[in-house]
Amino acid sequence: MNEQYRFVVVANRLPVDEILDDEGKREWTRSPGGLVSALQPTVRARHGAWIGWAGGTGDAPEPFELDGMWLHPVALSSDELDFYYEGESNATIWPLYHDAVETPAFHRRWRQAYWRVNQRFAEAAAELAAPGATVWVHDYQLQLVPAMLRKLRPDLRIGFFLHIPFPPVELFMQMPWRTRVLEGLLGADLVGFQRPGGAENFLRLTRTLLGLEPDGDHVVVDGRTVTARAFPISIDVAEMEQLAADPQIQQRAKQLSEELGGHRRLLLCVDRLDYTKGIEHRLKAYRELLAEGRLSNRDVALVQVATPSRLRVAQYRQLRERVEREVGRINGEYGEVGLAPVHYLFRSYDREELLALYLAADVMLVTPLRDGMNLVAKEYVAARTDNTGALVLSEFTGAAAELSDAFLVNPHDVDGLKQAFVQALETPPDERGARMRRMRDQVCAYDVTRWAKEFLEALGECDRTAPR
Ligand code: GDG
Repeated sequence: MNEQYRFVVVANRLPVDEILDDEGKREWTRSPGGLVSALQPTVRARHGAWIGWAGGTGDAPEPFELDGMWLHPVALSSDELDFYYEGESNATIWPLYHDAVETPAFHRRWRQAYWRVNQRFAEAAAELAAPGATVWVHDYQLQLVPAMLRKLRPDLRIGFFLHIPFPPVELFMQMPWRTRVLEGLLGADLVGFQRPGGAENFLRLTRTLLGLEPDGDHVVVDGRTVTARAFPISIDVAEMEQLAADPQIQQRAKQLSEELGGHRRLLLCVDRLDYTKGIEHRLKAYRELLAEGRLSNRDVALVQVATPSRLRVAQYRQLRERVEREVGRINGEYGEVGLAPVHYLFRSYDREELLALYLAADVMLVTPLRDGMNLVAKEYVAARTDNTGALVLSEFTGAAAELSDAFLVNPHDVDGLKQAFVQALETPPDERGARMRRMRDQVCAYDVTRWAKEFLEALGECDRTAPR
């Protein structure tokens, strides 16, 4: 029998990026990002494994060790990439769970691929987990894994965390295979959400769909107790502060400000190019402010970093076209030579450049139509170690519950957006400083390591037997 592990993480992606060395040989580096830095010490300390897709289609690479983690790749065929990942995960579940801001598409062959791939992940976890091990399953691509895994290995302690919102019952009911998804999640001992509202929606659904009787934060199903609670995710604050203190990054931030004209104030937006992020509403508000003369391209510049995402999904390609048309329109109508009102950057940057942008930004605009948490908002706050800057934040992000000192907005209300942009720019520095200080206190007190610790402690404490 192969080696088994006391702690197993199961996520759609392995925490690695593939690089080719000078001779074209494949090597792996650990991917950046808070989730990986939060989980890696735990995985290593517990002699753990991580199961996930390594990118690419066809045969999976052989399992390997990296930074003290045993990484076990799961294969996806090119049809599975289309149907399970781009189809069911990103064109059905993703829009449905984000308030159906784009219309979800339902296809039986997508759903079948999702079942098949979830089963493959569950079988890999069943093989790798030691007797009585803890398995932590992540996110919307793998909602069937908890029940599939429990069937194969009833001895395991299984946790599930959903990184995106869990929708209200009325929306969830659109899903043709809704009972199966709910039963999939109920295979876990602990189901974690970003917000208490997600846990409430989930528990309410167990009553509506299965006739169960949720009580407080738990529900009894097949003689087992399943707990549902909120664990708001956070960021690696120490990493942010360390980068913010780096003289080279500070120098780069100064250079960025000078390149924008020195005196122009910078409004920054950093998003995956995704229709949930509210990019179009935000640009419209900015255009109207320029049109009305309330803002001028001589005084402000907006930088929109739009990280390429899911471009094989039609809705994402269409969004890109609309955003780029709007950027062209704004620059065409309100720009001058050397003074573009929008700097649109359709690419991904390294962490250092991202930090330099955070340091250079007078105002950060985070205005999603719906977002599970939004880490960009927390990263900006963590990076502003001198308590300068201002955050405009959508009420419909998980982060808004913790960052109530931001300039909170309803992103559907274009006049409200305009007012918030101007207010964030015009509020006196001492008030902006006081707001930023309170937000920093919050983010610094609850970082991603604490998030992982609290989830795993709660999972360890789950009493899995039904009350008598
Ligand atoms: C999902 C949920 C939830 C972005 N551009 C670049 C770059 N980024 C980094 C940011 C941030 C991350 O990507 C994006 O995280 P968000 O939370 O903002 O959004 P999603 O990708 O939609 O994440 C979300 C999250 O999961 C965690 O649970 O908060 O609600 O939708 O860390 O900094 N990083 C680099 N270059 C870029 O160009 N290096």
